[in-house]
Amino acid sequence: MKFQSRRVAVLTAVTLLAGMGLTACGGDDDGGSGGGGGSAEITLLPKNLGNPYFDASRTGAEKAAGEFDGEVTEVGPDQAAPDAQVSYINTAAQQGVGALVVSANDPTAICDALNEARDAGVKVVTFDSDTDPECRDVFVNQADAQGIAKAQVDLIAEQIGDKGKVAILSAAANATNQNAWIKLMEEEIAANHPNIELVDTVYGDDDDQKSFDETAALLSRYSDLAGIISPTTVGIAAAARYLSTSEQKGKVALTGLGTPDQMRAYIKDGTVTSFALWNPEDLGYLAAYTAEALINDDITGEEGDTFEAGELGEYTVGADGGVLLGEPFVFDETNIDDFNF
Ligand code: RAM
Repeated sequence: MKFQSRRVAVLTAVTLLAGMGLTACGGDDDGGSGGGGGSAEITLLPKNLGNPYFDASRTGAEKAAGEFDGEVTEVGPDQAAPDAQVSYINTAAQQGVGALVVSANDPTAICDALNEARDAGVKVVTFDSDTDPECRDVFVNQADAQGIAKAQVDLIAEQIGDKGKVAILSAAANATNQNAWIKLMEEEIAANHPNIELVDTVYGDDDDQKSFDETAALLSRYSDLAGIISPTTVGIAAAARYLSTSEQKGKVALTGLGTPDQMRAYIKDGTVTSFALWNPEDLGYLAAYTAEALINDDITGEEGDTFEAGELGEYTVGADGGVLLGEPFVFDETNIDDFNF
């Protein structure tokens, strides 16, 4: 399989659909693994419930489970707080599920609970937002962190003429994924964009209202703000909603990571020019197949382990137990209607 290049490719719709959408068709092809013996019951634990991004991941995970005859149950907290997932992990361990598939709100806060679950025989897959590697078997990564960071910096640079004040509207302050991307974005700006000044980073906690309020506060704090990068689907949608009815619409640029369904209206009304993401449905699908491969002892999470992920094909476990889905993709007015997730 192909590993990522570091550049965001704006592909044609055809290539794109081939790369992103094809898990939608196809039948009961058992892509997988035979052996093993554990329960293919999977508990899916997103950062919080009610986020369309994780709803799409669940759709993908359920589709995969349908193919390998497993079962996916989603549970999770209302708020994306560091240790809010612990009680759900404990319950899954008591239930003796085959695997937990988790997007972590914090790299360490859920580690003890995860390791207790592993001691009790539960396989642990992190996806989307990792824990420390010692706390899980495999991390299913949506895209190379460097590529995700560079994509967002390239987009904002393009939209503001490569100069001016920029702020970041992130998710929860401890989120492993956003924090990794932010660090790399800071490095990318420092190295390659001398006229862009990163003035602030604020946190909307992947809560729509808080993200909306933080956007309003940023715009009043920096009257000469050129742009906002929001590396969270919740944040960018809330910021776009705020901007779309404000005087700054079309004056303050907004980009980051969003789902096409949430952002379509803001692309069409000119609030947003372009943003990036991967396919969260494919991410859930791959995470579920990874869980199944662990349950069946087809892989242990060692570098070099390979397994079949249904329609997505064969994957290889990389360094630190990482499995990589693919590359980020840029959405704009030319392709936004080609997607529905
Ligand atoms: C939000 C969550 C998720 C992240 C996406 C981009 O939905 O924070 O973890 O990967 O945004």
